[in-house]
This record gives sequence, structure tokens and C-alpha cells, in this order.
Amino acid sequence: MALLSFERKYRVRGGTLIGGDLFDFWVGPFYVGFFGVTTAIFASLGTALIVYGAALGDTWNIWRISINPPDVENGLALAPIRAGGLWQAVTFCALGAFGSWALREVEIARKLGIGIHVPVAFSFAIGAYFTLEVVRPILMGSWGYAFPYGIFSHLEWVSSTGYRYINFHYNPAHMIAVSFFFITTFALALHGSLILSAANPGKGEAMKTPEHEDTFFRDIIGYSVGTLGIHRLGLFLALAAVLFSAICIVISGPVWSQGWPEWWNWWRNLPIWG
Ligand code: UQ2
Repeated sequence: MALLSFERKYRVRGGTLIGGDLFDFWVGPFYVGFFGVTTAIFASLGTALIVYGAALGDTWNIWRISINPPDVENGLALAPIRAGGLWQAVTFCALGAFGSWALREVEIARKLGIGIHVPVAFSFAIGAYFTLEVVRPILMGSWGYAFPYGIFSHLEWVSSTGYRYINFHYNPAHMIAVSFFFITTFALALHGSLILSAANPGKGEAMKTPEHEDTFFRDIIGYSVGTLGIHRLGLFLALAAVLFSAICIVISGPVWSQGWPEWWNWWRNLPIWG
């Protein structure tokens, strides 16, 4: 079935999570839905607050604009608008927009009759943001530990938060997260190169099949994970990278507050060294 005739078939009412037929329509190629409306509201309000915060600030240099969280001394209280309150409102809008977008993905998946793997995957990314900006600051007792919204300023937060623990590369969860990021790029390199090689066999030759792809890997390493398997593996690797990233930051402070190199003293202190 051609894409356009398929779209005419599936673009029908129903499958919404909330509100029945309310907002159950398309604008051009875009599905709207209740959560499309809430996404637009949260995103517009959040963006307007960022621009207002930039106007309150002392620079229009795009690299240096920053919407900062409250001082650490403010604790977990609501802050005055010019002293971190704006950051709190922007964070609320961001979570409203991300959550609305995930639920809009669920509604579209339900209309299509496909699984909800896409919103589930997106929820890992939202979870990492939520861990950085809400869970860890709450566990540490202050919004002041959250990162600021600015191009240079958020990089400086990453740098100083890393040095706060002496050498972040000794964080075991960080090691696992980085390894999963590298394995993800390795798997995508294997997959992308395999697909392009099968699709481009040479002038005048017909495109090759998945049988050829399986056989290439069976010949070279004795194993093929399969055409469905490589996509399951890729999703697993990518989600594991995001999950361990969230774990590595949430344990820094709430679980371990010294430098990460010292954490490894458990190894030196094992009773087996005599
Ligand atoms: C594969 C296969 C694909 C692929 C790739 C493989 C036909 C089109 C890349 C090979 C992948 C393997 C053996 C897994 C490697 C494991 C890790 C952790 C990187 O067999 O099936 O489908 O794209």
C-alpha cells in the first residue's frame, strides 16, 4: 500500500487517551490531540520565560545568556522570580512539554496500532533530565544543585560538578554509561555499513537480501544477530547508556560524596591482599 493511501486509511478518529474527539484532528501533516495542545502551551510559555529571563540578564550574547537555578541556600523552597524562580517555572514548563510530547506519541502509536516503544524510549531521556533537575536536587536538599539553562553555563556546571568528585571517570556507573555509548556507536557502524553494502552491490547488480547480510556475519564471526535483532540490540544499548548516565549522576552526592577515585579503596581494602 502506498504511503499516502495508507495515511488516508489510518487518519480516523479514536485511540485518544483523554478528551474523546476533542482536538482529535490533523493540521496539515501534524496530529494535534489534547497533548499536542498542552505541548504547544508548555513549550511556548517556557520559551517566553527564557526570553524574559534573558531580557532581565546582563547580556544578549547567545553563548552567555543563562537562566540560573536558585542559590544553594534557598533549599527546596519556591524562589523569587529574579533569584531562581524563573528557572523553577521554566523547569516546570519543560517537564510539562516533554511529558505531553510522550503522551502525544502514545496516542499516535495507538491510532497506528503499533507498540509504544517510541514513547517508552523517549521516557528514558525524560527520566535522565528529571533525575538531573529534580530527583538529585531534592535528594541533596536544594534546587541550587540543578544545572542552569545556558550554552556555556550548563557546560561549566558539568565541569565543576565533575571536579567536585575529583575525577568523574572513576565513577563506576559513569564507566558503564560511557561504555554503552561507545558500544551503541559500534553497533550502529556495523549496522549502517552492512545495510549500505547490501543496498549498493555495484553497477548493474540487483540489491542484496537479508540472507546476504546474515551470511556476511556468519562468515566473518560465526554469528548473526539478525535483522530484527540488531534493532532490538541497538535500542537496548542506547537505553542502557541513558539509564546508566542517570544512575551515575544521581549517586554522585546522594550516595557517594567524596571523590570517585577514593570509592575504589574498597578494592584495596579487600582482606585477600595479606
Ligand atoms: C547482523 C545483522 C544485521 C546487522 C548487524 C549484524 C543480519 C541487518 C550489524 C551483526 C551484529 C552482531 C553480530 C552483534 C554485535 C554485538 C554488539 C554488542 C555490537 O547480524 O543481521 O542486520 O545490521
